[in-house]
Amino acid sequence: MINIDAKNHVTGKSIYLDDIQEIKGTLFALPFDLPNAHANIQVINLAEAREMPGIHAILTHEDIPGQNQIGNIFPDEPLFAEKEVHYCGQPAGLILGENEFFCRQARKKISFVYDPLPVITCPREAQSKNMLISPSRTLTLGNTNDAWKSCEHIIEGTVDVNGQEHIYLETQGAYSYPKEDGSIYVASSTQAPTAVQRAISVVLDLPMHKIEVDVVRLGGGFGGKEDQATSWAVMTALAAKHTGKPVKLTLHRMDDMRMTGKRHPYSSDFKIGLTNDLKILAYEVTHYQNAGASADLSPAILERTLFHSTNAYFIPNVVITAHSCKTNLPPNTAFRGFGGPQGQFVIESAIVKAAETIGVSPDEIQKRNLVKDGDEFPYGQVMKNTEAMNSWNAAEKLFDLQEVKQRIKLFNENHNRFKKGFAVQPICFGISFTNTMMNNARALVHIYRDGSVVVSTGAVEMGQGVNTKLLQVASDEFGISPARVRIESANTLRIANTSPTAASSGADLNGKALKIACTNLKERLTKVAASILESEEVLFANDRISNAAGKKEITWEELVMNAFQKRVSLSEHSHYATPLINFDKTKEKGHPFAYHVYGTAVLEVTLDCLKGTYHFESVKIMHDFGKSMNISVDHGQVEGGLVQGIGWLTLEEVIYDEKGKLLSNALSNYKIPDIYSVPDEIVIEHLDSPGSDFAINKSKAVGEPPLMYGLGAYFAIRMAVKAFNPESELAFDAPYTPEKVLMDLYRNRTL
Ligand code: MTE
Ligand code: LUZ
Ligand code: MOS
Repeated sequence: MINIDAKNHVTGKSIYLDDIQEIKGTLFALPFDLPNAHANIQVINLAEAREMPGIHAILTHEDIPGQNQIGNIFPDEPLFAEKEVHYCGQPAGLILGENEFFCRQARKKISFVYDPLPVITCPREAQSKNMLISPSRTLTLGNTNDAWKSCEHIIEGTVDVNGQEHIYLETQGAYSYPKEDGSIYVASSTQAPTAVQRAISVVLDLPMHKIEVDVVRLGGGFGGKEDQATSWAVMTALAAKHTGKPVKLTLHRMDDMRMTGKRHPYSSDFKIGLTNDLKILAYEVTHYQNAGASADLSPAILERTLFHSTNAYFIPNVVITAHSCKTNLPPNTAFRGFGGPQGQFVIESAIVKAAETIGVSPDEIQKRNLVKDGDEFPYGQVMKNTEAMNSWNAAEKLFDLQEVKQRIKLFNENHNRFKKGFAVQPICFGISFTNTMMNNARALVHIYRDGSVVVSTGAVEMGQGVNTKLLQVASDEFGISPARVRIESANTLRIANTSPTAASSGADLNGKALKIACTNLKERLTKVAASILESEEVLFANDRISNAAGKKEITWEELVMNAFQKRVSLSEHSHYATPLINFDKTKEKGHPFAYHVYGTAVLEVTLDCLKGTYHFESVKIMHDFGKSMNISVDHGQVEGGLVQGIGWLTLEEVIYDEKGKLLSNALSNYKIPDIYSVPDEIVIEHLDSPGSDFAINKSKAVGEPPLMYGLGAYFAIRMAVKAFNPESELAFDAPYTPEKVLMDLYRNRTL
């Protein structure tokens, strides 16, 4: 089944926030901010801006009826700055005008009097000054102190990995209007409708039942709208309440880039110990997470870094420590992988450095240490399958790793200007919110008397195809054609208390809830059908219901009408909570994940050693889809995740100056992958895998894991650099931009 949005997306008919028909009298909103990253505010001069043509009002924290607070995990983030600003781009207020142009003109007339304060952008400096977002955490397994003594090789190093801008095609935005009775309607481009509803209730001092948040779809979220869609929606709601008019806000791309947080940069120190036969006995790592100026989701992201710090490997003795460091950058936030990729990049770097020191190929160490059935992860969960090894072995065989290694060796011996590199990249990603409480969802299904079906869940469609999968769940369950089913928007009046669509679990959680609703409805319909068809057993298929003998049948419409006439309920609301999972933070042990997703990629790159530019010839992936319920949607996720991962580690460079000002502030100076930089060939193979009972229809979650195949891009390029300049001392400092590659190629060496 093709993605149900495909046709409307390519013909431009899909409705995004900015496409909503504006109601007469709509005002446009534009946030304003100070030019400094850290300062005490003395005065904000608004008088001149207020007199500008087309301006209706300018709101600040003084206009907030409830609390000036939008923090999610901790209440540490004001909607509008009051006495202090903590990062460049922190909103200080909102301009409301007849159109965006008037607002922009007015924004130029706002001036500030402020005292600058010291700016910290480096997480290690913040940690040394005890500026932490949350208490630091440590996971341990075994005993590293004892284990070092048995290691023949001990290697230490430092790893830096930079942030990443989300570049969702649709920038942040929201549209709110007042309803009767002081209640309010909010259309929001958010992954977390309930988080928006809750924040509005706090800021406007309204009960949650007066706030309706509706999400039709997003033009991409990638985690950037898990928490950071909230402030813009709250601003429009506040403005609608204040003016009594509909208010719309769509951030300009450059405002979006400047004002919103990104993937967290990390700086980490590692120490890894191996035996002569390449068994990793011990690993110690300390992560410094650059959280930015407030908590946002940083503590949760830190937790996933802790959990994924050994990636797909079993290491018997481990100490993992992580600090969430408070700096004067925009609060960094969720981004596909949610801290996992940063942890995984460090262990991969440690393995590569160990391999270079010992004089073996990194894949020999990787393969030797893959997690096996019965192995314990540092967070206490025991692995109950062999998928990590299976995916490696299948990739090695099908993609002929020996041939790749041989061919690249030969090429590098015979070429000087061009060098090739490869990397094998195994992945292991836990599925579930690490916060057990969040793993629940609900669904609401109505069957109308004409046989058409409407489904509501809390799942937000952001391009990942969750609506297509939900449609499949309902139509499969009822045995009716997909055309009879409609997936409605995520709306807080229909589905309450939702978790964000995130953690790759949107289809699993909402799909499972939906399946329960459909099963319950089907049970009632089966009774009706059984009496009409005079048979205990009835079969739902092809829009028909037949008896066991297959002799008598009725249509779906006839059955529905019959049930309606017999006063059988044709509506169902259901709840699902992932069983089994748990985590005890006081012990730092538990079973946080319903299951894991595995896979292995083989990446090949060619480096132009004159220019420092590189090109990926092929990426071949053996991926654990379980029993994929939609191969084309799932392949789209693997391709998109891979390319986004490669972009993060190669081209995309977020740059702040020492004053905390974003220099990479537009698509002209922040380079994302395009059609020319994607690999020439992407091969996606399905691992023979049983799937998981916790995955919807055994079709494993696929949203985030493939991003981590992109980690291999860094190491493939590094290998090619080493082939050209074996003497070069190379740091682990991602992204590996062509500029950095060029410097490494010619350090202590000429052409
Ligand atoms: N795919 C598209 N096209 N657009 C997106 O914004 N977000 C990713 C992933 N794939 C995203 C995407 C992220 S960060 C997550 S957590 C999952 O989709 C969320 O959707 P799911 O839980 O339904 O997989
Ligand atoms: N969000 C969250 C996430 O709140 N908890 C998680 O564990 C998570 N994991 C991935 C992406 N978003
Ligand atoms: Mo995805 S980072 O869980 O939104």
